[in-house]
Amino acid sequence: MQSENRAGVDLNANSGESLVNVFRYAYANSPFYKNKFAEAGLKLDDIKRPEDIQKLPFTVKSDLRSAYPYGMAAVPMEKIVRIHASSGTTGKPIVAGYTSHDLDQWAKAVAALCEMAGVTKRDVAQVSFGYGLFTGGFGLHYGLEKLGATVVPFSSGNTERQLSLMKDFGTTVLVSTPSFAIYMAETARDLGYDPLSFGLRLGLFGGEPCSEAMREEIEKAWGLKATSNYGLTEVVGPGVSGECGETAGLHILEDLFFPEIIDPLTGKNLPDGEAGELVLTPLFKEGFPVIRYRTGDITRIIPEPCPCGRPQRRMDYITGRSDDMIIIKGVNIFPSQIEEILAGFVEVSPHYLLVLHKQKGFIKDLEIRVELTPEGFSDRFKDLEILEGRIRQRLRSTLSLAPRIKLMEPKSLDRTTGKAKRIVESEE
Ligand code: DLL
Repeated sequence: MQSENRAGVDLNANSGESLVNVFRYAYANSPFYKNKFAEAGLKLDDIKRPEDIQKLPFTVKSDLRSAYPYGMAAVPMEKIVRIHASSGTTGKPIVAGYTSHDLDQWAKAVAALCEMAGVTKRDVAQVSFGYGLFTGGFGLHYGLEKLGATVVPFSSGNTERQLSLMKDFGTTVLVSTPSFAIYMAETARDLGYDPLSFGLRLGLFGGEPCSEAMREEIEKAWGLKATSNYGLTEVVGPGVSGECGETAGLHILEDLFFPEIIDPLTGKNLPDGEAGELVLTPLFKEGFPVIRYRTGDITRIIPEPCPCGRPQRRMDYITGRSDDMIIIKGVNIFPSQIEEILAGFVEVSPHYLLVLHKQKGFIKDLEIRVELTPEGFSDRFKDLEILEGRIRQRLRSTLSLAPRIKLMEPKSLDRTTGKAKRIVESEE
């Protein structure tokens, strides 16, 4: 059975066959992969059936870093029409190059996800992701345009002007990181507006995790339905997976991306339902193909079908990045576990910062800076001491963790117009 959604993406393509073709394409055209496959002792005939994919080596971030800037190209540079790059805080950025075919497929993918989230041609969508090397702005822009929505390419920053144009232009869909959506609501209130009066109906949020507490806060503040979409520069940008109206996990566009979940320690494939590291192979890329890319993102494939009836399987929300795992005094934790515990306190806002105090490269101590809500804040020292004790007790009993807790006044932690920074290191 073949089915196409309105954005023109074939939702039932045979990804197994495509995988073999991706391998053959990379073998024939990418010097990087030819070399990598030769090192792994693989010949063209070794990969014939979809199951054979498990023989292929993984591609990891350091591969892409060492190929900087154009070493991943599988076409002459004259066929590359766009470059994006990840912001990466350390080392060289990861570069992605796109042919016009790649850009077209990318726009179709994003259009399909936007449609799935509920965007229509009648919507006015304000893109508040940065336009630039980051894939968020351009990625959402062309997808929304392909779908036929009216796109307002605002880019990130300039919050007050964003709000004023949002009102004037009758924006109905906000496209940003969840952190920025929260910050915009705060700024609107500071300026004397009720965010509910803006008339937003839908949020397309992505680029970073959005906890249930954050989602609730955004939905309540703006009166919109918040949806999440996922992607990464290395495999294309946004466009890999996104939520439908059920908001119960993110449907993966399986005709365009082959997902696997592996045990991050052994590299073995895990069955649906089990959590591990997401590995992705985009099936359409001409320019800079990547095969079995280890995303570092921890999730699982949800085995049950979605009540919406769509055939694409869903991935669960990202619970952490394998490289974000904090090992402190023998305890392994992800920031999202701390976030979940903090969210259980009504006095606490969704803004927090983990400060890793290091000595000779090792984490000696963890400090959690927790910002309070105006209602949760008190100028009585005793009240704050009691709250601090309750938070510490909950962290100890749930995560066996006894960090320093620093309660912060409302609005004292830095806000962001892009992705929130949750971890900082301090070397003592
Ligand atoms: O953030 C692409 C993107 C832009 C996706 C806009 C969605 C919307 P990078 O800057 O390369 O690309 O960062 C990719 O961000 O590996 C995840 O760790 C995280 N991430 C992206 N989307 C989500 C999400 C873009 N919906 C990295 N939930 C990924 C959780 C996300 N984490």
